[in-house]
Amino acid sequence: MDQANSYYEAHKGEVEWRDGDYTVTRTTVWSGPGCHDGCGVLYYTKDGKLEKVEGDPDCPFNQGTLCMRCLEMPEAVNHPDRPTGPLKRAGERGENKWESVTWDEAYDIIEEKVRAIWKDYGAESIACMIGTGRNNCWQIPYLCYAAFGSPNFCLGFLSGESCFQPRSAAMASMNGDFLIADMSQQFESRYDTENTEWVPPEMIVVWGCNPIASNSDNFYGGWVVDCMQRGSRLITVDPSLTWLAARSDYWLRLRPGTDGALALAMLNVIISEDLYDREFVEKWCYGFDELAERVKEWTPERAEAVCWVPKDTIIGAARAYAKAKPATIHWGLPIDQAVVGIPTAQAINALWAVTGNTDVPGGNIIIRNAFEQNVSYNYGYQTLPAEVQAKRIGAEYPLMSKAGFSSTAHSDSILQAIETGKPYPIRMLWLSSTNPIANMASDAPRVYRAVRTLDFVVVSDPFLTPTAVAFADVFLPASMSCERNTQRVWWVPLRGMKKVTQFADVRSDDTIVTDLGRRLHPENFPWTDDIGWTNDILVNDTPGYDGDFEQLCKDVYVYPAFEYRKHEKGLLRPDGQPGFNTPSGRIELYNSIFALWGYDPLPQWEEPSCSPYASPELYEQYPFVLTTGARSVEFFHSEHRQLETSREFHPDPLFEMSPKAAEAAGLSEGDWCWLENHRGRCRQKLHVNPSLDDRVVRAEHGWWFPEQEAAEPVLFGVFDSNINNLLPQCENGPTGYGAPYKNQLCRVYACTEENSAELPTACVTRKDGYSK
Ligand SMILES: Nc1nc2c(c(=O)[nH]1)N[C@H]1C(S)=C(S)[C@@H](COP(=O)(O)OP(=O)(O)OC[C@H]3O[C@@H](n4cnc5c(=O)[nH]c(N)nc54)[C@H](O)[C@@H]3O)O[C@H]1N2
Ligand SMILES: Nc1nc2c(c(=O)[nH]1)N[C@H]1C(S)=C(S)[C@@H](COP(=O)(O)OP(=O)(O)OC[C@H]3O[C@@H](n4cnc5c(=O)[nH]c(N)nc54)[C@H](O)[C@@H]3O)O[C@H]1N2
Ligand code: SF4
Ligand SMILES: [Mo]
Repeated sequence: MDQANSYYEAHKGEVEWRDGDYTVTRTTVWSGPGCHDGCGVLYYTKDGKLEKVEGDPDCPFNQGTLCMRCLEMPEAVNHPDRPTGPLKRAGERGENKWESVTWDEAYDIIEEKVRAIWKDYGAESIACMIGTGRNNCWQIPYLCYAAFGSPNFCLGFLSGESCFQPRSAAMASMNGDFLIADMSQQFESRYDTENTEWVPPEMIVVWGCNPIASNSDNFYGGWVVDCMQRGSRLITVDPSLTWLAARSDYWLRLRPGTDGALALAMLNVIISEDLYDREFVEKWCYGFDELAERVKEWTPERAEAVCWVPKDTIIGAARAYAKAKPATIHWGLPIDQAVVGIPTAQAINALWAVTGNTDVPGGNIIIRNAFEQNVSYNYGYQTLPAEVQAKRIGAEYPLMSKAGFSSTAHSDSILQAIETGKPYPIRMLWLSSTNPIANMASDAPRVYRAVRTLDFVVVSDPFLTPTAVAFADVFLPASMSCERNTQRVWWVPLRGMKKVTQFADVRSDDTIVTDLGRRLHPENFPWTDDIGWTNDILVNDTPGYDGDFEQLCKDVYVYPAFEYRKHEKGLLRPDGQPGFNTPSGRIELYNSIFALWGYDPLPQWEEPSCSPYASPELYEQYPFVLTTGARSVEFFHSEHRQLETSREFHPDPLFEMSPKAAEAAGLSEGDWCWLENHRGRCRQKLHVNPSLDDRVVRAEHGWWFPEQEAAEPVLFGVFDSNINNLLPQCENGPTGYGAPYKNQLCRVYACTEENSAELPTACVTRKDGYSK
């Protein structure tokens, strides 16, 4: 045994020990900084300061490995840019003039404002927004409903709530449950095939996802590699040759935005060639004949013309997927980020349903939160009277707004309510863990203009972001992961998180929400601090787990028992009968809930509105299909731009085009270029990507420059490289879900001194520019 192994072996099972001057703490992480995962870590602190982070070799989730973003956490936590206490705006919005206040003073200002809004306009005039799956995705909903008394919680102007929500809503309505690719993550013993039923998938379809960089939705990308080492083969659906695509049997290099058409064509092949699982379909699926009829028109020839993927590749991939047993599909964000996000998710879900890969070892498994803990976007919603719930903005989209799935208000409708005062005005906005004008809003300039008109805005974040400088009346500095006592469920396992350090006078989301809740609606906040709240959740909302926070910190991670083929065993329905938790008791290939609400019950596909075929006149001027926001390991959205390590690896915003396209435009690697369309423009640096179709451009999202001046008109250069100057807001599917973040058009030309005289940020903040 080498030295490192014997060190970890010696401390196996311990949650805290001394190592020279260091205290070592074994725990897990989860924002800030952000990530969808919650890996096991060993924190090394000296005199209360975090100095080093290692992966926990005993944690079954990440098995000792860590990404650079966790490795550089000491740099983030101890960063000199972090505000040390609450701030109150002193100058005009955007001037970056602040007065330091105490926490009590900040709370006094907020409380007074909230009570005035309650009296003058009603609680529903307050909206609360958060970013993606970070450690405040139940705290801020609870703040919104149980402290402010408003039904208007949603994501931070994320158009069409198009991050995981469309896939979730499609899965929940079709299966009555959520499904994920089975990489053995639900077993503490992981890849041990002797003591569990797990087997590696024979085929893994990586569809519109780059898990090696994104580790999205509680799925660690390294698991795919672990399965490859155990024999799994790959099919990858991606416009770019990712690391995984390069190791795949089939790489389907599709035109961005055409995933739905591709899935329908694969279903066509599988059904017409009789490659589906007849027995499973007959017993467990509802509406197969209707689906078969619908996909008839989607021949591989037709899909080739739409998707730009050769028909033989489509046929080959469909056969390879259907014949592999078991096979699994791991999908990602591009499914959601199309107006047809919902029907695309229906089509892909139908693929794993008709091939009999539902809830079998190595297939797509049904997963629920550990120990039935269910704190989510609905947490606290039942504290609202029915008449207040009925006022939720976006109520015209019942799939989204009604409690049941992960219901929320509709971001785009809230934007319109701010702009038009209809159905009623929004007066106050709470923005926590979201930086919409840098990142989340698809039409950033439009959101900038709208939010500036609000009476009162609170921003809570570990850093002073462009959003904070542009809008905040009160800024509350938020704790990072290693500064928080809390817990996490995102499927499995249940995880404890222990505070090991404290930067200045910052507070955690749990603490901030508790403090305010106790002032505004004390009956809903019978705890006094973060640990008290965590205990309340563990004791009252986690029925299968016996421990409290202290116990969970000792356990670190706890895995509940898991069973396959739950539909056969009566484990899914409240009535205890076999079957799925849907109206028909089967997987609804024909979605009867959609039919009830007047949506197309079957999957279909439509051209994005801005595309070579739907808008040929625009395509003439903007000859590239633009996809945006592919993740890179150095950043989580707009985060990590302050950190030297991340910026050393990735100093500038990059966009990609093929060598041939670059040459034709007279551009070379490293050139700063303008990306432009009929809505707006931004500048990024060219990286030539030989794997791209000559007609496709791939651009990054989330860029701002903390090293630049905070005050407007510079505003950290937030609009200068912002690809969301080129995207629309309020273009959603009939369910309210889905938005075209990854299927636009653009042109590209070199930046010159002449055409760069006016930068986008000055244009937006000083001249009311873009998105009219
Ligand atoms: N490091 C890091 N990790 C992250 C994030 C981050 O910002 N940084 N963000 C988190 C969040 S909120 C999310 S939602 C996830 C998203 O993470 P993923 O689901 O992995 O999605 P993306 O990285 O946006 O895109 C994945 C791949 O899709 C390809 N692609 C682009 N357009 C299309 C298309 O139209 N169809 C198909 N099939 N493929 C396309 C891109 O080339 C890219 O390789 O990542 C999470 N994890
Ligand atoms: N063009 C384009 N735009 C996109 C995407 C794309 O693919 N293309 N992806 C979209 C997607 S899928 C998503 S989910 C959104 C993501 O958008 P967001 O989730 O809003 O991400 P950020 O803008 O980085 O804002 C997050 C902020 O939260 C702070 N923060 C981190 N952890 C915590 C915490 O625990 N508490 C508090 N209070 N603050 C914290 C960070 O410092 C940061 O300033 O972006 C969307 N925008
Ligand atoms: S996936 Fe990477 S960044 Fe996310 S928690 Fe795990 S190690 Fe950290
Ligand atoms: Mo996301």
